[in-house]
Amino acid sequence: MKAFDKEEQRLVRIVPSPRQLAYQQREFYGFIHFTINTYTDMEWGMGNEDPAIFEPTELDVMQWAKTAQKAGMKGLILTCKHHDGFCLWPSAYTQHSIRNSPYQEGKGDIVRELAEACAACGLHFGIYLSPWDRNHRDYGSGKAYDDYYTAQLTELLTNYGPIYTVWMDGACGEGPNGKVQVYDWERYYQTVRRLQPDAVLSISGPDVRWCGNEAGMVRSSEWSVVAKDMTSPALTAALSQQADTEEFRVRPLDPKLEDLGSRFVLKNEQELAWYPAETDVSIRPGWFYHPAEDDRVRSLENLKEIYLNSVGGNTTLLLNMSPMKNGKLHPHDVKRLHELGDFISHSFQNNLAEAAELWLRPTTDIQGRTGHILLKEDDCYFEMAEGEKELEISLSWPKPVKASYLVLKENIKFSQRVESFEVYLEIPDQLQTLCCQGTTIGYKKIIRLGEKEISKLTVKITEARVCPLLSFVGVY
Ligand code: FUL
Repeated sequence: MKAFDKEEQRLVRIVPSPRQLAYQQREFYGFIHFTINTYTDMEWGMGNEDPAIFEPTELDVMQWAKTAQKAGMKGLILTCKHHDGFCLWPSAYTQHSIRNSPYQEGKGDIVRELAEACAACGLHFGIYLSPWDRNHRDYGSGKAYDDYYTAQLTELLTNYGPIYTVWMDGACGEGPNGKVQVYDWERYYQTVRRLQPDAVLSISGPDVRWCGNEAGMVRSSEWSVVAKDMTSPALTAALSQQADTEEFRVRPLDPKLEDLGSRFVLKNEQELAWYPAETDVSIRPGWFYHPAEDDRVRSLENLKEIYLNSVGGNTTLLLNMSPMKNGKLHPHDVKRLHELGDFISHSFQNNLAEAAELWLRPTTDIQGRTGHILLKEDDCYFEMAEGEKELEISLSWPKPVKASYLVLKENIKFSQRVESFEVYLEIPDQLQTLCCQGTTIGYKKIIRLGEKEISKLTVKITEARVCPLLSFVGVY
């Protein structure tokens, strides 16, 4: 046995929980930032806003859900309460809510409306409940505030059906008394685990990692196995944006955080965790709606890049939408989201690999199978013999095909194993050339092929922690 074999085994023993796996398989979902800030043109409300200003006159949660569906999203997460403390549901624990607004004469409940619209459209529903509450008198007092936060979590987790994620923002500033709260994260986590065991705890929680920026930037090598310390909410808070300005939102990833999971970085880490990244970004410069940003909706080109880099870079994508004062999404945003949805569905519709001649080395997996590597089901995978680390897959076409993307997937139930790979293309009448050299694959890797006419494509897995277990190869 080689000296490093044990270390490699240690790394691949770290695998996703069923809830983490299900979350990753959803790939792309949306955020809705809508609250009192929408009416004050602010990003972070002060907590002293009058609920009387919250008056969406044409609220259309069905439009939000249908737009999300058209964009290809699989779920929606609502800011049920942002830092200003205003609740979009009639919480029994505060007066600072929709109950004291003109919306439906105080009888409205936007959490319920959106939960129902999501269910009708086949979308998962998630919640955002900011722990930083600039309105509540108990904020900063310790247990009394934790009781309040836990009571509100309980309302949201018991009255609105299945919740697929609790997006735990670590924001922690001063409250109305100038005090800062020390959050009892363990208590919050336990509340979620008890009431919605299938929900993932994101960002300041231990299930899904913040990618480290709000600009839509993704690491070139994204690892899901990282140091256990990364799951600490204190670390996430320290890395987070410290102000509600655009300057912070476009700040790129800190280069020191570029490599979180190579075997060199992990070798001195005692404890490891499966902690996959989520890329969260807004379709506009702000998270909330500002009329001045109507012409600053991200371009389709930019959104395509973000989608290909994030979903195609072993992260999930959380794309934010910002409804207007009237309660609807602006036509510019709707149009762009439809375009993005069309791009995704058209780009990955026709798998050219299905019509190719397949050649493999090793020639079959240990069960004697070959062609199943072209099937989409995550559960069926090319099972290599233990100790074998190199895999070569060639696809050739009798008549050249125009190829835009190569999609590779590992069966992450068995951790993330591939550390380096190469892709070669053969263009008719030319020799095979190296088109891409990559590192991580993970749940999904999308490689751009540049719409070239090709007659052959070869993928070589050149380095893996232990035998690679690929579940899918597709060419589009
Ligand atoms: C941050 C918040 O401060 C922003 O306002 C926004 O909600 C973003 C998604 O999370 O921490």
